[in-house]
Amino acid sequence: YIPKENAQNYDYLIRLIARLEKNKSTGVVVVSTNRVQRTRTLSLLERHNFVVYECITASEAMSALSDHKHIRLVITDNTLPDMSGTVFVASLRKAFSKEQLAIMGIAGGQGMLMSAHFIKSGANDFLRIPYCHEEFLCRVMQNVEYIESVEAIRRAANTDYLTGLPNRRHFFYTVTMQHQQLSDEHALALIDLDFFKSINDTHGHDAGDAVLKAVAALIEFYFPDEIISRFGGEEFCIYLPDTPFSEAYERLDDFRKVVEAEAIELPKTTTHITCSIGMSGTTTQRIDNLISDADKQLYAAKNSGRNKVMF
Ligand code: GH3
Ligand code: MG
Ligand code: MG
Ligand code: MG
Repeated sequence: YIPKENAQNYDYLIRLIARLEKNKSTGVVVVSTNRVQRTRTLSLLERHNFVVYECITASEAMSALSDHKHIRLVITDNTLPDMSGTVFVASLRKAFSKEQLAIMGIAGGQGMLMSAHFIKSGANDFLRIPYCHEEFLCRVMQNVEYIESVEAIRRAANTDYLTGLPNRRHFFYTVTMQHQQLSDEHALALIDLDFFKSINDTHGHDAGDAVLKAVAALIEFYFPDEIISRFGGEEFCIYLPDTPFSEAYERLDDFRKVVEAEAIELPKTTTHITCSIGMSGTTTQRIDNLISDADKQLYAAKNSGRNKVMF
């Protein structure tokens, strides 16, 4: 289905076609008491492959949002059975920021201030009924694309470009969020590759990069439920929530052995590496103290022969 008008706008058409594929995993909630209006909006969205959620009340919309994480847009009418559209928008905004979820108000009638009411309550956009299909669709697209671009920026800001691991910034954010409800049983590990500089010196910087990626992949595989990160250079940090210290030690020492045994493929040869690990956990609940304690132990591991876990 491609409206005739789009044939003249080639760039828009390309964007539209790319969207049709992405829309299959994009949820849109439509909240309205007006059945005719609702059905019309839903069928337009469905024709463009969106996954749609039909709601009559604000509370139905709220539960759709908590059940389905792929919802990027809510389109709401102004008069709902349980609250007004603008009150609904304001309450949605307490749970989702403007960058997480787009909201579009729709309303008919003569009230000229309705669009201002919606936008002041936190809506990203407003459309007056009756609307034309084309305006409706390009506004929907614009709003969904806005949310997606913020998501992409956020992802990039939290990811280490070389290894794809969460970066230091993301590590601190997640640990701090989780730290509010931590048990006493937890551990933190700082992992530093041994004589890594000699890999660069012997095989070149690209080989060094390949080793970092290989170690990162091992960390991802062996610590799927932990908070992991590339902390900087050739250092990685792992936070193990709800793990008794002795269990954490065993897992880290096993990991150390895995790294030691791994044959890392380079373009022209195969190489091996070892790592030293400093651990902390039992003495403190504060993340900065956990890190500085682990750092001291890492230093001790380096000074007592490397390729070991110390706590
Ligand atoms: P030690 O056993 O004491 O930790 O020795 P080391 O050689 O691992 O430590 P050092 O701190 O002397 O060297 C770390 C090296 O890591 C220096 C730096 O050039 C290299 N490095 C840091 N980030 C990257 C990267 O992204 N790619 C590559 N290829 N090398 C990196
Ligand atoms: Mg280092
Ligand atoms: Mg060093
Ligand atoms: Mg090192």
